[in-house]
Amino acid sequence: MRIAITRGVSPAVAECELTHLERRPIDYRRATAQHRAYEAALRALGCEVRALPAETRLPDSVFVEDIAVVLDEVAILTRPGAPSRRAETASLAPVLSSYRPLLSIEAPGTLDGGDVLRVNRVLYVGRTGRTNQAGIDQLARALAPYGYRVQGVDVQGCLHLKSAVTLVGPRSLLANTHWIESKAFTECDIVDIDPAEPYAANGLLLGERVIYPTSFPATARRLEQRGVGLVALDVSELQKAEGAVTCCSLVFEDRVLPSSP
Ligand code: CIR
Repeated sequence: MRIAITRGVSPAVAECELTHLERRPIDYRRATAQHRAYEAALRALGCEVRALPAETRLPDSVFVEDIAVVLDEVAILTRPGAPSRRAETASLAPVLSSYRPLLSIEAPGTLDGGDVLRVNRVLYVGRTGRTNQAGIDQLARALAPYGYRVQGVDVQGCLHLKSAVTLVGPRSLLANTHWIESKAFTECDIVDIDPAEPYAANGLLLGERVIYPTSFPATARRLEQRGVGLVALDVSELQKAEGAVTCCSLVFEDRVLPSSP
């Protein structure tokens, strides 16, 4: 069974962190409706959704992806780069610990899950305003015993690595190559976003389908022409909070594996 952990939209979402976007009013009810549709899409694609209650005082807490990296063998609780987001780990830790042994990133390391892109046994990790080298080094040390290789990737111009590149097939990446060094991803094919849609590189691959925002029609056409099956969702209110589709869930297989490497 595939689990998707989500968390309701905080009523304080309008006070979210913003780095590359101007602040615009967020319609909380509409954001909540869009988030429910997102959870319904996860269910339709075979996930059992474990929906956590909204955190009223933590504006960005709907973006659960940033708070953990969940692998088959172990989960790593992050130390988010934005101090306002660090308290988000407290309520997620007990939930994750029922599925996986837990490790955590410690100060001075910082790491946001949005900066971690897994392609099989390689974890590409963005060096961004949120994730520092100490965080990347800790992740590499924690995961080496499990046979994962961690590779840092320079990112510029966007919030997270996964704002710039995500998987849309087993070895196929959708990317904005102005924001990352595409040669870092040698073992994958790269589909470029349409240049008129710089934020279009974030899709959520689940099995053979990709949950994808309706706001990037030109890039959606490119993907469909390549045979990628899309599940289109309006996430416009969450996008105003600098969120996208990967960031609203933590998806993993519900398997209990031995805790030691
Ligand atoms: C933040 O700046 O932390 C939030 N407003 C947006 C986080 C989006 N997370 C993600 O794309 N992984």
